[in-house]
Amino acid sequence: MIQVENYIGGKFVTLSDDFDDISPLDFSIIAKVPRTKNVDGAVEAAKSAQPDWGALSIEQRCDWLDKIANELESQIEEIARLESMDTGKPHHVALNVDANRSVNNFRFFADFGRKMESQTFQMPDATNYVVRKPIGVVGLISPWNLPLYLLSWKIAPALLMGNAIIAKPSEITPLTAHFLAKVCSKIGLPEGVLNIVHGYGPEVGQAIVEHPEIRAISFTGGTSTGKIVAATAAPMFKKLSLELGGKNASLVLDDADLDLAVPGVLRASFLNSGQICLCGSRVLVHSAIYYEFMDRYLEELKSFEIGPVISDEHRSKVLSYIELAKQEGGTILSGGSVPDKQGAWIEPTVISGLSHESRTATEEIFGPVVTVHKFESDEEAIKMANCTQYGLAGSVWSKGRGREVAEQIESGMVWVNTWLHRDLRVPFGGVKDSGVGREGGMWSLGFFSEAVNICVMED
Ligand code: TXE
Repeated sequence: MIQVENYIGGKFVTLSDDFDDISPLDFSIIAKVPRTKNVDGAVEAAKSAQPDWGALSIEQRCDWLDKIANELESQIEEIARLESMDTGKPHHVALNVDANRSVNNFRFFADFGRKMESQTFQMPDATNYVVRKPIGVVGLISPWNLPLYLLSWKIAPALLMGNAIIAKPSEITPLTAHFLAKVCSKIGLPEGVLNIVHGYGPEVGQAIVEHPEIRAISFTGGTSTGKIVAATAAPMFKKLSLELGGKNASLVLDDADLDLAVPGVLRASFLNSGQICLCGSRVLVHSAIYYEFMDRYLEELKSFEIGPVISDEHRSKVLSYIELAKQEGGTILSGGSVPDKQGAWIEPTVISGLSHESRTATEEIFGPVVTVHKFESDEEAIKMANCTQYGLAGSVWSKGRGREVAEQIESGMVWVNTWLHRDLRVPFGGVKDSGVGREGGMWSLGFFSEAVNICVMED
């Protein structure tokens, strides 16, 4: 049994009030997690650490990010083991997606920080110098689907820009954030620069968002929680970055290379049991290739390995959508049932015959469930892709018209003939109800700093 502790001011702290962390693989209790309700102590620790941290040079902070990356990398198997135990995902996904990319987040921002160029704007008689100052104390709130990856995606740039952090991982998946705290303690990261508190969202998460001395909130999670976070933070004029849900479409045009499209769309459908905000949960296929595509897609699905979903409660939500699909007239082409074993397992499920405007095809399910739809023209496919309230990501599969179609999709990110091919320098974020703001590369550094202009008149 692992005892998860809060990490505040460089010290590990347990609370008498705690709750269980349950494995989705078999519903066994794997850890005890402190039920924090108040972040005053963490904010005090962050406030006293921030001035010295912010006074370091960018190069010195980049060196710290590299030290974190090196230590994490030396224990990469342990990260994968913990992540796999906490989320139920297969070991190769936990290693290659979660653990590797978490290390890369620290390393990427270290390299990016070293290459950051100063910005100046020359006038005929004066020079403007843009100075990027730390915000101060920032709050980072992350979800359970890619626990350390999404948390480190926020921690690395926030540290780089000289802020002190109050971070809260999802209460369902606290293990790798706790592991990161141990790593930071081991390498001697200055105390109070990174504080990690555990607990329920409406308690400690809300306390972070409400705290007047936390001046920026970067949140990744569900759209309905995002609304609460925005409603709380906006009247306090906090900087806010919201990365919310998605209902992304994969468009397979009539000229698609099916050798690429079939495995690509399948991976977009079911990687991490469909629990990635970028997953393509709506598969739109041109009628001319529909049957060939579907035959191959369903055949390859038979050997696609997935883990359980995150919890019994989440499985109930996903199953309720499979029921809804049946009521809405859908045909289950594959899956639809719960395998006969312990844990939050659901068969990967493919549903056809639904209107693209049905609830099943427009609401976020966030599980191993996709709907497939036939279209006759690029215009129709684009219209179908754009018919939801979400606008996070998407993919287009075509030999010749991919980019042209991609530009007409109302989403923050669209891949052509690939999916989840990530360059960390590019803007990451959604339009419509999928969020506000962008992170990634320069966008992250912009979010985690205050850009101040100094205009110097020349003699
Ligand atoms: O996420 P929550 P949940 C979607 C997905 C899923 C749904 C709900 O559709 O089914 O959201 O999942 C913290 N103030 N995504 O309920 O609650 C919470 O503790 C501050 C999409 O698990 O949004 C956790 O750390 N924080 C998504 C984080 O918010 C609060 C990934 C996210 O949890 C809070 C996960 C509050 N009032 C779910 N309430 C994506 N975009 O990747 C909760 N939290």
